[in-house]
Amino acid sequence: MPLEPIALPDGELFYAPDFLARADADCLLKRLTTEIAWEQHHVKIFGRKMPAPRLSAWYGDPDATYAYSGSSYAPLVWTALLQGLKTRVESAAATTFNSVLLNQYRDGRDSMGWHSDNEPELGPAPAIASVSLGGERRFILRHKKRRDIDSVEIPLAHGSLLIMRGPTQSCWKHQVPKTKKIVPSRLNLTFRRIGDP
Ligand SMILES: O=C(O)CCC(=O)C(=O)O
Ligand SMILES: [Mn+2]
Repeated sequence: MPLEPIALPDGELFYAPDFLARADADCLLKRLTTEIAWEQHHVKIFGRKMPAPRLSAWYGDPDATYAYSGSSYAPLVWTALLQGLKTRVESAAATTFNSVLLNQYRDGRDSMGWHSDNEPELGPAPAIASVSLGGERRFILRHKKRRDIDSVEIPLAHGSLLIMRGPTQSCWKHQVPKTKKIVPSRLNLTFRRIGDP
């Protein structure tokens, strides 16, 4: 369960591969897959709204409305399961969150393109806590400006917790690329705090 720092110039990254016990992770994967109100969100690509290559859901406190990629999402009401996980993540991250974005990568064709979580409502140096369940996928970070710094790759394990903090979003982008490998479906939950200046 210990969170280990991962060296990242101009960033702050911590990773716990076994944040959740195997049985907990298995149970969460099963229950979230069926109990979450998964939706098809849209992203703007070259000015056109396209279906995102994954399913998503946005849960949080009533005032935690989130706008990204040209769309705005009102939060669904916390479920007991999500609340319980939020409490565990908050104590590991030593901070509080008021919302969570869930993403479901059904197979290797689902992905998340290069971006940073830098929407104004997250504030200038957000802490983001990311729980991964199911099929392991590559999570890659690259510095926005410095070509002399290598990209950083973390295979996000079933039951793992990754925390990005400080200048990570302003100085780095991240992605989950598509893969031709046969991979089991994967869920990712990013806990966030919306609405702080
Ligand atoms: O699926 C992941 O590990 C990353 C998700 C992500 O970057 C996001 O939701 O902003
Ligand atoms: Mn992100």
